[in-house]
Amino acid sequence: MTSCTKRALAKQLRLYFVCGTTDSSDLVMTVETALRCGVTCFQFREKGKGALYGDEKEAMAKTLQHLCRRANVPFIVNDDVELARSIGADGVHVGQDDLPAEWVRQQLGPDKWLGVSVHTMEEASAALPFADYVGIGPIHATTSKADAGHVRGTELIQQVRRHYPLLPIVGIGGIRPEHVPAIIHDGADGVAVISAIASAPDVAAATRRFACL
Ligand code: TZP
Ligand code: MG
Repeated sequence: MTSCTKRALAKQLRLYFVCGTTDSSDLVMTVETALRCGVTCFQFREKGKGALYGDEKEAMAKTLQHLCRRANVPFIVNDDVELARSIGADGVHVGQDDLPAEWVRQQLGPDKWLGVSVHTMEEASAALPFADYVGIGPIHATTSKADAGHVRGTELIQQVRRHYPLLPIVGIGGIRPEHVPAIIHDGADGVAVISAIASAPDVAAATRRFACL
């Protein structure tokens, strides 16, 4: 990836909304509202008890992809490479316990985005040949992911940024609007958020609070 493309991608990660049907009682409405109010990237993360699968999952993915296209916002699929390929998603995000980044890159080809969650400098370096961006967290305590691991603040973001000045980095985990300035200051290009948007009583207002930072 050229440094110019990296900068464009980094910009697109500024407000990365991550959501699935188990995070929101009305996912389509939530995503539509969030897109309208300033989300710059979206990840369909369909997980947990009661999550959709098979045809229903694909139908939901297509609906959300359509909304993202209309808003000119990249549509990323969590983990499910087959789904991402079959509907022509803009990319895939995987964690360390999911499919290996090298294999996912082979499946996706060079033009789709691949995001990888990393928890150490070694994981970041290992992801680098294949990933377009890395997700680092949990920055703060979260209830949205049971196995998120210990809260780590922004130390790893700072470290990874020092080693890889151009690598697009997104912070994740328990992030509220008031946390964003420090996370960006410490080296992230953007923040990835589930509950602060999906569980907000007013999704539009919550998204706008993030988007205007
Ligand atoms: N990975 C690390 S923390 C997390 C994921 C998917 C959950 C983030 O959700 P929230 O509600 O923004 O803390
Ligand atoms: Mg995963």
